[in-house]
Order: sequence, then structure tokens, then C-alpha cells
Amino acid sequence: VTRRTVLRALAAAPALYLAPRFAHAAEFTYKYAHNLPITHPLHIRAQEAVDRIKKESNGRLEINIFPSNQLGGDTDMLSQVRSGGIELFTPSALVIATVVPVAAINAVGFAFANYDQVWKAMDGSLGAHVREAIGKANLYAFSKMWDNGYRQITTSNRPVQTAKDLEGTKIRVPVSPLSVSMFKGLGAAPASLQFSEVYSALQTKIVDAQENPLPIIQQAKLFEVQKFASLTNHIWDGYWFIANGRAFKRLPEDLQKLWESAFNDAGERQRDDLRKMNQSIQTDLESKGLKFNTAAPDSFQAKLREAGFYAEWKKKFGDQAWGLLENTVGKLA
Ligand code: X2X
Repeated sequence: VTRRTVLRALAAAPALYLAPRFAHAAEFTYKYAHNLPITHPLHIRAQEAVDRIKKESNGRLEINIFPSNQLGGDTDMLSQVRSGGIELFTPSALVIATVVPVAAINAVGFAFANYDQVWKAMDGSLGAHVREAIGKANLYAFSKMWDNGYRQITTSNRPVQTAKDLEGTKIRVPVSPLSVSMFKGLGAAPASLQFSEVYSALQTKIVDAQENPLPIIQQAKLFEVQKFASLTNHIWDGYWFIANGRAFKRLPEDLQKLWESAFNDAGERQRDDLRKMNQSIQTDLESKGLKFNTAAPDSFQAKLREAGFYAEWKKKFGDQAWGLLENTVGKLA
């Protein structure tokens, strides 16, 4: 075989001598950290998005995921994504509100009656309002919020039927001013702890109760250290998928478009995963020993009104944001 025939063969079959995909180091290598176990749909769908981004960018954008608080608790991850130590993070609305206060607006007690209202508001003008505020903090928020769920109360000592049952209860809440204010208003004794500390705080009885959506109670195995689950639906909580602002701007437009589409599509599928999970989750948690009851939301709302919770938070969020929320859910205060 002469040199010339080899060259001719190569010219005829370009695929043979093109560099294989992923042979080069990625142009952009980013870190994404979050606070959930890898069995949670948030992690599973994020992993799918990251795989798709790698494939469709021909390896130019590689994102490594650090799940389960591997890089620290929420407060640490939030400061890292702001400084650029990590490029991506999914804080709950409650948590990002320590930097962008208006982001907690979806967590106003008993605001959303159902998921239709949730997605109408968060995919609509209320979500846009919050994203703009996130943008002003030099962070970029992808347009689709991911679902955390309706928060429910679990305790180690007694079921919570009405607000009265919460009196003096030591309850863990996220690092969130709104959560603290709400549970103080309800007469409980809230303690702010990062999620990374919740399991051991319950196990060692530093607190007697916590509140989280059922998928988290299941995936983080909180049922092992709690006895009662009271269905209060007191807050609807979601995750913002956020990027460090400079890390976002650094990407060429085609990669910006790709990850926008990949994360938003994955977010829609994650919402659907949780919707399906919610259909059988109570039965599963009952089989693991949790005793369920359905609480009476009226007593909670009445107590919150009495405590001035709605008036206070309307003032804090401002008339514009509050009005956008009320456009979807009706009059709250
Ligand atoms: O910390 C929590 O409770 C959690 C997991 O729901 C959040 O991320 C706010």
C-alpha cells in the first residue's frame, strides 16, 4: 500500500480520521452542587440534562455534579455559586431568599391551592419577577423552576391536627426568614438548620419535628427518625436552577441555548416525576412506619392572620410582587 493510496482512502472516508468525539478536553468544565440524595428525581433529571449537554456540545461543555451536600450545606453552596467557586446550584426558593428576599414569595403560607396555580404563577409573571431579582444578584435563573413539593410536618412525639398542637414544638426549618416567621407565628419554636444537618438533629432529638415535602422525607429517610406525618400543605416549595452570572455570560450563545433547553426540559420531566411519585408515596411511607393524619388548614391560617404574618410579609415583598401572587391565588391579606 503506497502512501498515496492511504491518503486517497482517508480523503474518501473523512470519518475515519476525524478526531473521535470527546477526544479533546472540554472547553468549559463546570461544577453543579445540590443538597439531595442521588435517588431524588431532581438529581436523576439533572444528570440526564448534563449528559445531553455533553453529548450535544460534542464534549465542549462538561458539568460535574456534586450531590448530597458533598460541597457543603445550602449556605455554603449559595456563597460558592455567587463567588464562582461552583457554577451551578439548585437552592430552594426559601434558601435563595437569604440573598434575594422576594424569592420566598411562593412560600407564603397556604397561598397555592393546587399545582395548576403553582405553575401558572411560577411559569408566568410572578416567576419572571423573581428571576429578574435573581439576575440583579449576578446570578442567572433558568426559566423553569423544579418541584420540591408541598411541605408537610413530621414529628417524633405527636400528630399535628391544628395549630394548637404546634405550641412550643421544637421544629427544624430551613435557613429561611420566612419559615422562621411563619412557625413563630404558629406558636412553635423554630430552629434554622441546613438540610445537611436535619437527619442527625432529629436522631439526637435536638429538635422534635421538621417540615418537608413527602419525596424528601422518603429519599432522605427521615421516616427513620420521625413517627408522625401531618398533611398540612402549608408551603409550596420549588428549586431555582441557578448559574453564576459570569459563568453564564462566558458561554457562547449556542451553548447558552443548549443548556437552557436541556435544564428546562429536564425540569418539566422532574415536575412530572414528582406528580407521579405523590400518588403512592403516602402508602410507602406508612409501610415504613410513619403514621399519617390530615391537618385542618383553617386553624393555621387563622393563627397566622392573628399573628400579623400576612400583613408583615405583604409589606416585605412589596405591593407589586404581592399583587402578582394574588392575581393567581386570590386575596391573601
Ligand atoms: O432544607 C430543606 O428542608 C429542603 C431540602 O426542603 C430545602 O432545600 C429547602
